[in-house]
Amino acid sequence: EPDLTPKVNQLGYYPEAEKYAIVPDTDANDFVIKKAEGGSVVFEGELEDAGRNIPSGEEVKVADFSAFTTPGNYVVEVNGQSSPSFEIGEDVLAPVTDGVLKAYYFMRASTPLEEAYAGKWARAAGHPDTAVMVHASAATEERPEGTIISSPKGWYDAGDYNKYVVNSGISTYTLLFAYEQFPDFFEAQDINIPESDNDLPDILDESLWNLRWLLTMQDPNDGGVYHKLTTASFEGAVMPDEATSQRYVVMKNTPATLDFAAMMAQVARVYEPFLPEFADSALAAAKEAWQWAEENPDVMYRQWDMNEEYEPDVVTGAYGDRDVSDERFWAGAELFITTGDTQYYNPDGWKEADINIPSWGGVRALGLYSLVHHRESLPEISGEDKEALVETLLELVDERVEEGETAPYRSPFGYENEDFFWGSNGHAGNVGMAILQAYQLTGDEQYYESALRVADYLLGLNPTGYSYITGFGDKPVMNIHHRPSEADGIEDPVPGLVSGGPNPNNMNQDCGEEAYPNHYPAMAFIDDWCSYSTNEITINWNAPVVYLFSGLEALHPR
Ligand code: 9MR
Repeated sequence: EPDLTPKVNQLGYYPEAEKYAIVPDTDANDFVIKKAEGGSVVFEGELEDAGRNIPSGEEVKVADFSAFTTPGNYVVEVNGQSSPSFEIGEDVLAPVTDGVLKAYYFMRASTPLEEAYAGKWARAAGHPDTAVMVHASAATEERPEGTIISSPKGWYDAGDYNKYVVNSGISTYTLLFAYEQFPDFFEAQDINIPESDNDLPDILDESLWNLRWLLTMQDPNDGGVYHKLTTASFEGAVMPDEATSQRYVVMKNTPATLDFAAMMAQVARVYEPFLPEFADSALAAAKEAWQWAEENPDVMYRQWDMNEEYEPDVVTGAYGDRDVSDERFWAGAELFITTGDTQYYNPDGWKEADINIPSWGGVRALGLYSLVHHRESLPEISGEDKEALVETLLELVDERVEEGETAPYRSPFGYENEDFFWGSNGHAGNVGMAILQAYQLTGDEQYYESALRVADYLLGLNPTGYSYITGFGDKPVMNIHHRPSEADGIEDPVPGLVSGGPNPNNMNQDCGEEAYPNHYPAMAFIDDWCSYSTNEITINWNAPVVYLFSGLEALHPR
């Protein structure tokens, strides 16, 4: 049975923005907009044929109601069938923008969540991480196997309770980069966390929770950085305080160490005005990490190889990489920007290599972003190269933005099958993040509108019709793969979390292939706890969405 419910951005639309609803597989030729309460018709329009959306197999029609700008609460109706409700207004994105950042507070390890901040999701502290064991793979003379170290705080990575350096790198960077680009927005934001009343913007306070942990992941004896802090295997679906298996730090390696160096170099410049001593120690840590990576240029984390050699076997998230050249370029770029020292800077890293939308294992674009953002204060870069840097960033998105104009969903994300893999919604966020930078660089409003389409996608204007952000929208995901949300006995999941999204590649491994009703890439999703390959949440998928929503808000002409 095809679902003919019109799809909308369930939070809503800015009054002056382009506004679309999507209706799949319908014979109807027109649509109406009605008041959500009372049902009076306020706008009528004709549906446009938009063709077949390949990743979902739908024949799509578009309801364009951009011309309708009156603030209020509405539904779109086609053939008597109503969409979820939505709002037209200047403030439609404000609550979710706060919500996706507040989500990090809910991910904190080693602290109770107080009712004053967490509401009904208050919980006991879990994972003090004051007695973490050095795993055999990480043993040194100074810290032999079984050495106990203290490594508290940090955010849980995802639906599981482990803390992974590689994934923390891109996540924390992305939040801090949002701050670097939109400082005034974050100065004004209050997300009600325990530190909200101090002098730091909340985004910097929240990130500090993770950074204090990350600094303990560096071996003080040599500067190398442990890959992760983890149990040997995943814990069950219990609350944090009941997940008490022994935790380990495992194998130092080059990608984790360079991700750490990159992030700490950025941290040094971001926190300098607020916490100068902390900033200095972050920079020292970054340099020591860089040095370790110079001496150990090619130590890769291969979990299965590691398990051949050391016990106990570690079978939690691998975050293994095969190519460390992008991490090296990124770390060098951040160190160069912060110190001005050209020994760190390798222009071939952006001139000679392919640059893609970033991901945890592909971070070259992050170095590009930082260089572009800071280019005017880098006299070592020639004027010609500055222009080429900007061009390189625009090339990351231009084709998508162009295609998105006429794509069936009118969106730069999700019109090709290649957009759908593990964490597709994080990828969507990263696409939006890149596009919003193109807007800042050019002032061309086509980019701003294009980035808005990505927000539309995440908030319900997508083939499954779910709002992929917990707690937001008429039809949000409810059964995310997230241990506290599963175990707390509260119907509503912890709010503000971005579900991983459709992923056609792993359907045979979690809930069973038959559980997935639809195998089209953009539909390969189930809102079920068992579906860790489509409905888990992680810090690296929330981060670009924080950037996207915060940037849309900060740059929104009111
Ligand atoms: O985001 C990761 C994805 O790119 C990988 O394909 C997948 C399988 O290795 O793992 C994802 O990361 C998971 C991590 O390993 C453990 N915590 C949960 C993460 C999200 O599912």
